[in-house]
Amino acid sequence: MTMCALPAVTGFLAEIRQDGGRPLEPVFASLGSRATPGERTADQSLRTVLLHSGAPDGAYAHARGRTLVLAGELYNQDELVRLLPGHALPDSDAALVLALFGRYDVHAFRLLNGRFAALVAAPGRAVLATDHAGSVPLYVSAAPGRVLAATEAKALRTAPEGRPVAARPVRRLPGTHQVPAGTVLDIEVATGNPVTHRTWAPPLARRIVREEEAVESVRRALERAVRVRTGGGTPLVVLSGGIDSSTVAALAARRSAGPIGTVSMGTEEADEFPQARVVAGHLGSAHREVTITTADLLRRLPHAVWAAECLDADIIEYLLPLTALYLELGGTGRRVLTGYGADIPLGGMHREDRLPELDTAVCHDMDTFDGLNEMTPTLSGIGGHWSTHPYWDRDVLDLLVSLEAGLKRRYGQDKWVLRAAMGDVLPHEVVVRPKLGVHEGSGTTSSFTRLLTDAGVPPDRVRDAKRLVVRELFDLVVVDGRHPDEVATGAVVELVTDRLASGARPVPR
Ligand code: IOT
Ligand code: MG
Repeated sequence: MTMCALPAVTGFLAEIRQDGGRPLEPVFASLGSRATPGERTADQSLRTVLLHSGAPDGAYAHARGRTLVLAGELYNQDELVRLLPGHALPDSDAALVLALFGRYDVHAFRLLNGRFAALVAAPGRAVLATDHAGSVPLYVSAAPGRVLAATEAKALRTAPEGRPVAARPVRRLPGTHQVPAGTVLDIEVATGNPVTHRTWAPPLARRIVREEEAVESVRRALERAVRVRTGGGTPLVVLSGGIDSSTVAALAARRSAGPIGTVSMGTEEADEFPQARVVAGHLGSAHREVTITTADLLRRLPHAVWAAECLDADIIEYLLPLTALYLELGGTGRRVLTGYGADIPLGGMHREDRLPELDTAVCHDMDTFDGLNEMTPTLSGIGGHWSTHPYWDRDVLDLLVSLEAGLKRRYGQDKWVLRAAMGDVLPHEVVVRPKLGVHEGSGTTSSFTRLLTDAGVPPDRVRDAKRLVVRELFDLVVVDGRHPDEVATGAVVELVTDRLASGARPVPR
């Protein structure tokens, strides 16, 4: 299997029905051509809408009465193929997973290292699966005789009310739930009853390893994660010039025959252009700087919520500058690599020097990432691109989480083990550069705050106001199905400001 810029399929809506009900209207934020294959058996029908980039067959496999739909891609085909008779690699990721399903049934999903959401339609059964990180969101609405599933919640907004399943309910979409990270839901179609299998959990134990060994294994794991995400192609790396994204760019550049692409965004208020330029110059990448006005950045707030379907205002502040950047990229579908997520297993957002607090932060973040959708491919999908995050590769993540905290914070440095692993590849100034979050480096947090205080929100209510704005946007662009181009950030801010002024109570998290 050669790796293309985009996976065969990047999203889907699937309806397994015994109830003969009418099909839903397929609504997605992600761009893509649409194919609508279907299968019928004596007792149920499967109707799918696949978002694809030219070759949807690669994500749709059918054998022995079972059909598999896979949005996304796998990163450990080399290991997986050894499990099949004759070690013959099927011609697509979908065929590979279906062959594994034939052998292991639901437990096949414990074997996969990938970035995907999947559905298997088998006689009487609908099997839904997420990757370890839930990095491709998957939503379900199930009722007797009907299982509806989609990679975007908005595609299920007009679904008839489903019954409760053991998963997170989606705000104001009754009976629609998000399949948790690292989970298989095996649903009996006749009753809508699910059986849940967890296929991954964050490591709880910490490993004690010598410095050199830790550094070497981090380097090897990251090299592999970048290699399997680029194939032989030339990716585009979204580059801040910090250690996380510079590492990804450097490892990708080493793999690539020609110069890789790098792109850095900034606003008239703040940018990290000089820092990114140092890295781009060092690697000889084809580098671009994209300046977005603060007004345009804030105008993209509805698009960020529309793409991420996320209700957490802090996360939306991280995702907004990237959303705005992806919409500005233009061109045809690019494969985008990011440094996103490195701070979670390494405790990079926490600036204290103490190990107990560091590991507490890692535990907390690993317990709470699920459902935030910060890794969703839909963010870049709204610009027609495909993003992937090497730090949240299953093997990299297992390794980084499990290293004892003293390897993460050492010699007064944060993310020490990562910095040490890159000492011979990146310029020294990059290796020792302190953390600057994308929300800080682009002025996003400060300009969103100013938008609210200018509208009359008192400083001590800004956090509440941000949560309310994000919630209101979610209701408009996800629940009510409005297109974000038609939603004005300013009007929503005004509404929220009025609501706060009229004495609405603080917003619970
Ligand atoms: P940060 O680590 O600054 O940025 C995430 C990624 O976005 C970078 O690795 C880089 O690939 C890209 N990026 C950042 N700034 C730019 C820029 N100016 N131009 C182009 N690309 C850029 C938040 C954060 O600080 O982002 N993300 C953290 C923490 C997530 C917290 N989530 C949670 N607790 N569940 C992270 O780990 O990435
Ligand atoms: Mg950064």
